Amino acid sequence: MTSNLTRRHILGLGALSTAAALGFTRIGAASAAAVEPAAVPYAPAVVVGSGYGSAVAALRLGQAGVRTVVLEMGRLWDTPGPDGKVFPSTSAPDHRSMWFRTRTEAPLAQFLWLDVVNRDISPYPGVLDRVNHGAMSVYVGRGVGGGSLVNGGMAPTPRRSYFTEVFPGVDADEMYGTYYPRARAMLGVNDIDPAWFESTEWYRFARISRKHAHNTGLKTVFVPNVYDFGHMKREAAGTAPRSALAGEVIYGNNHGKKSLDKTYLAAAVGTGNVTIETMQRVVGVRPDPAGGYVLTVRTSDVTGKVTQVRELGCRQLFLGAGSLGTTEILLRARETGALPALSEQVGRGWGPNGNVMTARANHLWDTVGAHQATMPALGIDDWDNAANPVFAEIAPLPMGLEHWISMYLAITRNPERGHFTYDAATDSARLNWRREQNTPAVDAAKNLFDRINRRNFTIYRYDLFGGNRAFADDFTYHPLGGCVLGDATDTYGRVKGYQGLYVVDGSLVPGSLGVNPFVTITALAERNMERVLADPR
Ligand code: FAE
Repeated sequence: MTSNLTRRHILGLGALSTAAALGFTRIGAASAAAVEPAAVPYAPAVVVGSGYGSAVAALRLGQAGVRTVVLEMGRLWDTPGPDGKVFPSTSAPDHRSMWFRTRTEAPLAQFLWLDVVNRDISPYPGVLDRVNHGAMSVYVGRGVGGGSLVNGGMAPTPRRSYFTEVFPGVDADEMYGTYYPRARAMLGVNDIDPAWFESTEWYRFARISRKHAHNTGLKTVFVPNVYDFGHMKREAAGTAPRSALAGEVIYGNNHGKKSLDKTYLAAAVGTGNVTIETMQRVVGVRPDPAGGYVLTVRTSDVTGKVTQVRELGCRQLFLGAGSLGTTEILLRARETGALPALSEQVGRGWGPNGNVMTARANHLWDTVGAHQATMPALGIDDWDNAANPVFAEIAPLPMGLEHWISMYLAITRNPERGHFTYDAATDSARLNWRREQNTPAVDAAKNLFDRINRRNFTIYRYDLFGGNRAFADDFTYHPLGGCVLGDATDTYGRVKGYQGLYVVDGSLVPGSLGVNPFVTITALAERNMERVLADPR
């Protein structure tokens, strides 16, 4: 099994890395590409998107011998730009950084209240998107690999008691015994060497935050990651090219990160049955009277110009366009009458995983270091605090200078949920989320960090998030829900009201997980795909 998978990985990687990445790209086994016409009119299975859920679906379909086309609206990130790198640097972002923007929209808007973080850029299908929905903005990855291209790689497994609360209809024994271990192994999850963590200057920022947490009587935990910590050590030693130690993360990592294009998707392409097409946006789905579905697909070039609108038929349709993308596709189909039997639950049960960012100012003697690794490795785990559960990742702020700032992304248990409505004028799904709905999340984060500040005689930073705020609650990295498991779908992601139609991504998760979500999204997709392949319905 292992050697087989390794061979497939290598085959897949070859296919991915030799494909041209600009404009329209088809990535697949040579045999499949050679016999197919340029526009595929029909595929047995289509997977929409290429993030975590999609990558699992593509691999397992490919291994089952099902010819599968993956349609991804972003590009393949494998071709170096003029600077010799695939991804731009975080300190000098260019057109590659963001999805069709004229200026970057980084989560940290300011430093010392100054607008020194964002840069003017030219519009391009860049790797990070910020989808603005009024009171809530959602960061997502664009390209082959989805969020895996831009995320912090943190790969925790939620505590079982909370998982059971979130997913009462899912067998936790199976998840924790089979699917979580399978997902972690496939994703390349690894742990930091504790001795190195204690000694390296690159995690001094985390050790300072840990000291303040421990002073307050709080527990900290190491958080596993899909960034190769062995590579990171070699970066520090000067024997490997720097990425996490060169400030790279939200606009992509040029080295070290096991993003999906290097794991699941490479293996999927390596089966010889899976083809990935880039710059393909699925905008419509309707039933095929002869069975299956017909998709409307828009091909764009790198200027954003639509170069082709085509139809593509399939027998089975797997939606993995992420919480926003999948929900929009299904909501549009229901509201325009294309798929009228979809459940009223489509568009409901959305949440930002209680995300809140905050930052504290340290005393002069508590230096956090000019050198900071971009991959978080430690979290404050106060989830057992029944009155005020918070899991706060200790986030780096790599600015190349000493700034005495401790940063955090707090994940809280916010019971508020949003919903999507279809806006016919713009033909898009709009998120209904009011700013007040963040209050439980901000209160929980404030409760925790007030305690830390009181105990350590420190204060909040107000200069980083715009508007003189200590808490950034207007954006999320963790959009969850919209097509919740057991509500809009059955308990395996099979969409209610239709056959051969499946949701495989983060839209299945009902708004909250208590930890960073991609391992769970992957494990759930593994579970659901195993069942769907055995019993497609
Ligand atoms: P996702 O990965 O979002 O993939 C969806 C894909 O579908 C994307 O490639 C889209 O371009 C594509 N798409 C969308 N609409 C269409 C369409 N109509 N037609 C064709 N393609 C389409 O979905 N999570 C963690 O667990 N740990 C972390 O450390 C972490 N850090 C993060 C940091 C940042 C900056 C961001 C943005 C996210 C972070 N996340 C993290 C969240 C994580 O990346 C996210 O939960 C998963 O990527 C969601 O996986 P999905 O399969 O749902």
